[in-house]
Amino acid sequence: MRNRFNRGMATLVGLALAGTGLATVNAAPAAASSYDCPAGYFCGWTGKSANGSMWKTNKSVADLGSWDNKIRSYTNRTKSIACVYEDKNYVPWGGYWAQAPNKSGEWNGDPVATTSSIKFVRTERECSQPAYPRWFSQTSPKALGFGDMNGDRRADMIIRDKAGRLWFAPGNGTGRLIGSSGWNGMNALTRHGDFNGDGREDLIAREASTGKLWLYPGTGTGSLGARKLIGSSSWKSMNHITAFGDLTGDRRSDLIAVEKATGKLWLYPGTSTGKLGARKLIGSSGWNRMNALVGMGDVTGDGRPDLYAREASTGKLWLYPGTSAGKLGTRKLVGSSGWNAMANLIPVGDFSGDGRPDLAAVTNKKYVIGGHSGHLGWLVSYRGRDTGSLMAGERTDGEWWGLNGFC
Ligand SMILES: [Ca+2]
Ligand SMILES: [Ca+2]
Ligand SMILES: [Ca+2]
Ligand SMILES: [Ca+2]
Repeated sequence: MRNRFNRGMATLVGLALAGTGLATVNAAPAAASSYDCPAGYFCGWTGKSANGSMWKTNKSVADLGSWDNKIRSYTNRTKSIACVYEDKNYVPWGGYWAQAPNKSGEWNGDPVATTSSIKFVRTERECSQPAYPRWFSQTSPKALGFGDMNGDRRADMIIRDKAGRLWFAPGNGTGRLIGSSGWNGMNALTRHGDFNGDGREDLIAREASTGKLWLYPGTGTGSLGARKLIGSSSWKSMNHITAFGDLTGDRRSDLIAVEKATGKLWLYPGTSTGKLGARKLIGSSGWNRMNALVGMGDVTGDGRPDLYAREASTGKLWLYPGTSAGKLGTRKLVGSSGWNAMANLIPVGDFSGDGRPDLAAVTNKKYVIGGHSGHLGWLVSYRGRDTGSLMAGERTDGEWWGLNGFC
């Protein structure tokens, strides 16, 4: 909770700035010494309006020394986010402000000169948090065949941050970088089991600019190998690309997706070559009414993977059981309302340790706590029941904010 409190403090600083008219402004060039700050530097001034004496740095500074509590205005001309702390040594609890890069001539006022340390980071959450969130999972009594990148029967999480990096979280609260850049160029990320036949879970991503579908083979350690093209630009016409598990019964993982133009649901069977076979229609219409598909794994206990889907207009969550015919059976309600308050529904298998698939969710700003909405960035854990439905959600961690997707 102290992190959340701290984030609140940072927001208050921002409001105070806005209220006193000292927030970021475009000063007239003739009057502004803010132009004196060279590109690539963070500069602070003793004056309120980028005037007086100027101090500059292009590296993080844990103790401003003689400039401690002297900066009354500043500009960030680096390409990083500058965390401007009230305390030394980047201690966030006393309050901080996350300053995005400023344009030349812009500056930010500080009503009280309290700055004591400055740190440069790639994403806002790194002012007070690791770049990745804390993910915990219990060892499952059995291997479910998905959700586990490194084969230890603990459900893993893959996290994309706002800088376009990809992180692997093995379920013990730690994280490891597995993709250093460029992942924000993908507009679909999904994984569920093994596609290329080596027994290791793989990740599938769609490139936004081209519509191409790429397979990133898992190496069995949580890392990803060299990607392979598995789908042409035609994937641009699809929505909700979802790795699903083996619906066709040939022990190969399959993919499902909704055709935007028609609302049809298609199944793309995995093949022995690691590519996808000829698609099959498994839902004739109406799937555009769904705004999330979730490849849950086998929640009904018949050995076939099952689908959850969220209805946009009602926020209901439906279970579509996989059938022996390689299709989906009659749907059943598993969540009666409120599911539109979730930004992400993340099926990573059994993280509670009872052998049944569970569902992780991250809230958006519609999420209500204590009668008030606005609580984005909570991890809510839903343990699976043997009926295929879910137990009540448990608020697990409030620090899943400021990220850009999970799978
Ligand atoms: Ca694992
Ligand atoms: Ca594989
Ligand atoms: Ca099933
Ligand atoms: Ca479970």
